[in-house]
Amino acid sequence: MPRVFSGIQPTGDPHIGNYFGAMKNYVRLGEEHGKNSIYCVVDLHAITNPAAHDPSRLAERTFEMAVANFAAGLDPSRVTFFVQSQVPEHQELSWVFTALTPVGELERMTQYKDKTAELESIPAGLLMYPVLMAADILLYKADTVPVGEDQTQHIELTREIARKFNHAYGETFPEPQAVYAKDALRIPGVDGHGKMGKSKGETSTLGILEPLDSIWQKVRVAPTDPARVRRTDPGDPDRCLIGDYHKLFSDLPTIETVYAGCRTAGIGCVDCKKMLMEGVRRELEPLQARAADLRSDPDLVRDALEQGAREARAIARPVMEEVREKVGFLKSR
Ligand code: AQP
Repeated sequence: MPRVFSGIQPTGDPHIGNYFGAMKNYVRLGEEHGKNSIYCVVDLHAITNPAAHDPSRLAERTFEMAVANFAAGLDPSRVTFFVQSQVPEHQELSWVFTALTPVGELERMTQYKDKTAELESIPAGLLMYPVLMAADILLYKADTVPVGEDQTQHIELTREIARKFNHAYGETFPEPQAVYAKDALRIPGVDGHGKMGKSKGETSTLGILEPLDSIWQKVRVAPTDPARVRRTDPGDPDRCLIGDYHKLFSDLPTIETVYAGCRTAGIGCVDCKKMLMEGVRRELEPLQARAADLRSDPDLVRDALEQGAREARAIARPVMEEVREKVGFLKSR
């Protein structure tokens, strides 16, 4: 039985990178695989980044991340959706994998290098992040993992950990495959500085729950093709992040119009940005209305998360029992 797993960090407001890069695939795979599509808000991961961790806001951000996913179309009665820290087996399996994983391999992870480049003191949790991620996935024996391209290396390490465990203790875990959204592999930040990311702060992100006025203020000043200095200069939409965003939000005729208009200088950058906002409004307004409805009944959201944790534990417990037995721990009577 194919099983899908993915997690999303409550390190800030979900943005269009999360939405097009991962969340839309959660919904699509959820429709195909029902309760065998398992998603969680990975709050244990969120505390590994000291710059992004604010204990007074973690619970609220976790709740909001669930609201965002439900508003984006995930139905918790049809898929399994829960909060990672409410299923303690994730940490238990992670420790077993820690014992199998060489430190050198963890130090080679690009995300680890990026996130620690400017830290004076590096929390061990940042190094162990991909081990916990491997435990998240393998605890459910998932074979399909919808993620953005930035997670490729972590999924490869997960496969390696599965191989090592199977070799040491006998065939237990599948080697999972990443599934990418092909038009949204790595959505650039609206500030023009690399990948859009929550931990980079609000200047990088366009939040899916962000008021449209605020989105427009960021889009208005966003950098475009640097070759287009004057309105009359032709531009290259493939070198412009607004061009990238049109591919996410606009219909085909609009994309063709703005791409041709940019190349011939027939359309200026401000008009191109205004046309983008029409697509943004069309996509996000209904989603934001659903989020407002969900927030008005927080107990409903909390009940769904607790039910999700019960469903997840029903799968996780027997897998952990199998692992404990294979590793050789003394069984409690
Ligand atoms: N820019 C992106 N383009 C495509 N996919 C993306 N994802 C994240 N950013 C992009 C995918 O979203 C899922 C959840 O990832 P996350 O919770 O780790 O999101 P994040 O914004 O990357 O969070 P961080 O770690 O707080 O931010 P940064 O990147 O700034 O360090 C994943 O499947 C991810 O691939």
